[in-house]
Amino acid sequence: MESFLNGRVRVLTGDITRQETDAIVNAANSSLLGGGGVDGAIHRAGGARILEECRDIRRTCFPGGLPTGEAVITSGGLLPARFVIHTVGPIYGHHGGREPELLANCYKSALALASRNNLASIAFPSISTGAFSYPLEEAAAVSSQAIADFLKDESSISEVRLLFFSQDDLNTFLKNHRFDD
Ligand code: AR6
Repeated sequence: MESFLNGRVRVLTGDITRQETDAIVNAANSSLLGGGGVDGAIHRAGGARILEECRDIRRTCFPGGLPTGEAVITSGGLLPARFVIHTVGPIYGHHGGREPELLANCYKSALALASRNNLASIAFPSISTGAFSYPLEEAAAVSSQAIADFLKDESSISEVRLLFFSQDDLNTFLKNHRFDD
């Protein structure tokens, strides 16, 4: 397993739904009502409670849907993680060049929410690089920079795990990240 930033960031292959971190991040869509990929896997493994909480959040806070780059938190339901932080990544090519800023906002919003909830460990999937078509080479640079920027000014989060589904994806990330150490 590779690690960066004095061990605070760990990069590995695996299934996001199996992570025993305080929180895992869902690569959701603005409906917050489920989908395929990571989103489908999290709702399948986490059970109905997560969807019920998402429906409440939609009704009370985001009737028009969660905007791209923002994040909300629910319980982890039946998952080993205690919480799920749901964020909506940019769809590549649909945001007039603002995709890097929006993808960085996903990582920063999720980390900020973890910190506000006193969560020390969080696991991310590779947001937007599946159904939303963000090239992993570009996403690796953006996500690593956003995480490094956030952790520089924040000490309460001790572990950020970055989960890749395949070794190929992990290798691509390792070739393109911007962590200094
Ligand atoms: N654990 C870790 N990584 C996974 C898992 C898993 N269980 N399943 C897939 N991946 P995606 P997006 C990888 O499509 O691009 C959904 O329908 C996958 O190989 O899940 O942000 C939502 O509802 C890819 O590298 O997320 C939205 O509509 C990465 O996770 C839309 O897809 C992200 O793929 C979001 O698309």
